[in-house]
Amino acid sequence: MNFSLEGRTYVIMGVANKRSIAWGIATSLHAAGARLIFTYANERFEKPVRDLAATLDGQDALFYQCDVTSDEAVQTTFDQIKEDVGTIHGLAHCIAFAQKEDLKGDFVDTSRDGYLLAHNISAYSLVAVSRAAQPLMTEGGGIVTLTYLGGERVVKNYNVMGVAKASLDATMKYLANDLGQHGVRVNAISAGPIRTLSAKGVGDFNAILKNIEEKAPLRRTVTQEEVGDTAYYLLSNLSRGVTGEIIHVDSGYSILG
Ligand code: NDP
Ligand code: KAL
Repeated sequence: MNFSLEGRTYVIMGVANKRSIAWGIATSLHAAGARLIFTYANERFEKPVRDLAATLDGQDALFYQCDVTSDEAVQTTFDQIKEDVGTIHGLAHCIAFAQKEDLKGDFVDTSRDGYLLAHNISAYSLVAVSRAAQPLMTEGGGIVTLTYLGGERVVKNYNVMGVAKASLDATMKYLANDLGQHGVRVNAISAGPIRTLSAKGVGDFNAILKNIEEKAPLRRTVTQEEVGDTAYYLLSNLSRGVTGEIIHVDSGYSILG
């Protein structure tokens, strides 16, 4: 069987810079021969994303602005992609956001607005994006989202984002059930802690990484490239029997009690 992604097109949402997990996914899919389409939320990220993509040898990438808080923006983006390339074969959703003040202290203090914002960007967006993308997956396809252990159990400071990830995990499963009949598989990768722009400003991130190095079965943290290679597996025919699944790429940390 041929697991090359030659002749296949994938949409990557959520590259902010070279440390982004989305960039790890982009490099893995590129290495497998895929054509890539990048979306960014804010126009200030257009040039950095274009500059990064230009480093991928022979990649003829496309770029679209897409703020996932707007249904109209999501629909317009996929209408435009349909016009420009026609069929796509998959999508990587690497998007999350919560207000800084909701990522510390007690979860019980989360405001209604903060709760809704985190869920809007980090969980509902997968519904909006999947609905708009599915009609373009005329040959079947794969959708992958990024989640974290803090959605399965309580992790200090993750707070409202943990509740949003729990919603994202369930959202992924309901979407997998809906879209399976169209040959579209929907899965999640639960990544271990990786230093990215989102993780910046998190107090004690060094201590979080050190704890993984001391306790995780593999005694080390994971890389963007390792998450990227699992995304490649989930977006290729290698995983053709897998949907509605959460794969932990976390050095085994989640098995610990
Ligand atoms: P990055 O900061 O690199 O990426 C976060 C991305 O979210 C940015 O590219 C940002 O886009 C995008 N985003 C935020 N708001 C919006 C919006 N309204 N519309 C569209 N895009 C938006 O961090 P990571 O690579 O760490 O995060 C990617 C995913 O991985 C997230 O879901 C995160 O929760 C998850 N994850 C991360 C872990 C880690 O340790 N780093 C561990 C487990 C999961 P823009 O740059 O254009 O603003
Ligand atoms: C327990 C962990 C420690 C960190 C606690 C919370 C982390 C939440 C992740 C969330 C996505 C971060 C933000 O929303 C940051 C945001 O408030 C400010 N940053 C930005 O606006 C930057 C510029 C943009 C690019 O960021 C976004 N997101 O748009 C969790 C650790 C151990 C694992 C992590 C980091 C998990 C995760 O989900 O990212």
